[in-house]
Amino acid sequence: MKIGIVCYPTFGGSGVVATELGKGLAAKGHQVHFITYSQPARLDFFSENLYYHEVAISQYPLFDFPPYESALASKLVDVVRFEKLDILHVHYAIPHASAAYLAKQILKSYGIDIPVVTTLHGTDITLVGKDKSFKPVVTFSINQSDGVTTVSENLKQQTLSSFDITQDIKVIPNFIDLTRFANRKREHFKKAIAPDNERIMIHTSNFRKVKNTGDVVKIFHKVNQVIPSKLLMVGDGPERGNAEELSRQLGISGNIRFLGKQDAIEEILSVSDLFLMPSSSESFGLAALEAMACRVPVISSNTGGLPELNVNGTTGFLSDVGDVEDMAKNAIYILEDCNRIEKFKEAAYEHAKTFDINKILPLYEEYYRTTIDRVKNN
Ligand code: GMT
Repeated sequence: MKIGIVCYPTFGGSGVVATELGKGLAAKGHQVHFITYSQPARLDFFSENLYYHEVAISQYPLFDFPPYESALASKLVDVVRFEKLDILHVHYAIPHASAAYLAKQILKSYGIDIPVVTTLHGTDITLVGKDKSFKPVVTFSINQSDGVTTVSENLKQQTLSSFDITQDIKVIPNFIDLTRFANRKREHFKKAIAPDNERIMIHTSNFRKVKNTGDVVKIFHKVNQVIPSKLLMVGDGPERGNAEELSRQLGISGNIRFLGKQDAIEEILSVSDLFLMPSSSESFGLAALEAMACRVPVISSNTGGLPELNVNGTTGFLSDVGDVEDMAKNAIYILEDCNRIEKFKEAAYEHAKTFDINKILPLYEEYYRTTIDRVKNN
């Protein structure tokens, strides 16, 4: 198949999933064309089946807000026509689903009916998409897509309850390339972070408000009073300054390392004992799955799709959003006993295998095929 993928090219979860999906499909012999405003962060190697088309946006004095959606739609028309794509798969509804709808309508004037699949990832539904400045367009473009997927059952239900949806929605969960995350333990790194063999907790995110990074610091503060430990904060974003400030106020900044954005996340995860994800909203929690693939159990909130990933009492624990006390108690329970840590680590890894890319990729391929056939037979 010739597949066009539209996504945010940054480190956000939807961009990571889209890029890994494209790489996986290319490895299986499909021709994959990424159409975005810059090279996706994880598209960092050459493959004969991978193509990248940049959406260039002309600057003009009149444009306080350059019209990206129009530029994207025009690029989609161009790429679909000249590369003869079989299907477009857009990740994150805003503005990708509506740009794809516009491109689809334009392409009809060339006698092409391009099937469009939209994957909803999270805040495009739970936060931004619900806002009345976007809602009519999001609803319309979901309903006009030829196929719609969500990354968890919970996100599907939230989509159905928040929007007037007339489309069937298929759940295809996030996935993981276990070979990339297979034991990459770096003993020298562990020694540098925890010279006295302290327990290592870790949080990775883009430090937006929904990630509750303040709660990460508060949980660590409580655990650190009982168990000698260190906290690694990986990533960057608007809340990083506040999290750093809080760690100074609590007098624990010496035990917390803010590492910024890191490419080799698997190496850092592999030396960690516990992953903290106290988000107020999380449609799936890809970062937690990456941790589990590195044998790191998860302390998380019980919001959104997290209960579909983190099995309470087995791969980690779930608590109500904001219940720092309970999260710290659960973290201590896991960390205080070496045998118990090992049991949780093994269970986290075993459960991560359920989301192996080799199991999930065929679901997308099958979904593309049925969507293409349906559009053809209409
Ligand atoms: O929250 C992010 O890191 C970015 C956001 C996105 O859409 O780019 O992530 C969402 O999509 C990920 C991939 O499907 C999910 O694993 C995340 O849970 C989801 N984030 C939220 O729902 C807050």
